[in-house]
Amino acid sequence: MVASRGVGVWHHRQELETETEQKVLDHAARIALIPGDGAGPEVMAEAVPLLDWARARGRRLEVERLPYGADHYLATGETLPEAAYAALRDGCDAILFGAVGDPRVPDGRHAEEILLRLRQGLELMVNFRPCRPLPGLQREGLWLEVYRENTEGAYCLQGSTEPGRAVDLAVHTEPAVRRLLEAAFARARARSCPLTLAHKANVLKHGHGLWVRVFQELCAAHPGVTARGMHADALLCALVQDPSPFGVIAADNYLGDLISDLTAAFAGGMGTAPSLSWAPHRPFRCAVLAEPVHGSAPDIAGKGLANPVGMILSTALLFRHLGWESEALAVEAAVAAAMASGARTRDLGGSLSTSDMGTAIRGHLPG
Ligand code: GGG
Repeated sequence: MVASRGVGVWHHRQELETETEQKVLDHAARIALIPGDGAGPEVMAEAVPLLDWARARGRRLEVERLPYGADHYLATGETLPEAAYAALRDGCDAILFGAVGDPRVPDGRHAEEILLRLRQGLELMVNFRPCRPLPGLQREGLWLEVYRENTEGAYCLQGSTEPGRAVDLAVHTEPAVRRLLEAAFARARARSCPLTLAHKANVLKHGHGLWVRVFQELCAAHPGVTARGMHADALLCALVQDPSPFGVIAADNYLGDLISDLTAAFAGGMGTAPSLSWAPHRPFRCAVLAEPVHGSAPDIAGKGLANPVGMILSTALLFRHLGWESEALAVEAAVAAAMASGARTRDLGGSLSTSDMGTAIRGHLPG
């Protein structure tokens, strides 16, 4: 059985749509839940009913909830135990992740050893961050997608702090750069939209020089794609002035993180932004990571103030990755319908709590 080709607004996998790759799983999908810290568990609570809903519609899935996060670390000293990491790497189809980060762990050690370990260890170098403003928000009709390299650059965790001197290394390798850019080119071709590489090769001559060189090679290999490199500062200025000419934006880990936070603002803010990370060079069904762009937001955690839309749209991306296109589309449509009917959390000027927003969205799902 081959999954139907979707037209989902957050569709991300056209570049990989071959019959082989789109085959529906021959086993129940093994989905690990890591709610994490702060607002993570609250928004995850609004995603879990979607898994139950998919199961009720006949999708086969097994769900395992994992405790890793600050509470678990502070209670046990464990961040992500090796056995758990190996099980996620070898025995899991998808990870649905909330957020990590907790002021009780000021050095962020657990966050590094859980989230960055998963991104880097599973080689999830393509981090897809779509921006499509929801009904009733400003800039409706905009369609931006950031392809952020997710495993290296300035986030490679190599550096040192010495008296009066601090070093953070940024390491860029050609395989990761090439895989990220190939995915971005494929996506721009599939959407027939422009592709922009954000870089600072005028200053970061080595690392971003590599990005520009590989980008130029791929430009030559993809003459049908309208592609150009831009200094990131000029790109940011142009985006703020008018984002509409942009389609796909590719960037390294650090720039991609920041640019996708800006594009999230075009779609209502960090609370609405979904993401999916995958390893394009590994078999289609290796574990992927679906997580909202936002962090743990400790200042609002536990108060029902977090917006669950980013988490819910990340769940739709996960469904799409599993080949469950009709469920992905239905979840995206339910979010759009809830927004169109005026449902809003406080970050969007409404008064709904996290759980009320989740309930409003689920109210628009088909049975
Ligand atoms: N879902 C993305 C995530 O958890 N990112 C980690 C992060 O940004 N943590 C910092 C924070 O939560 O303040």
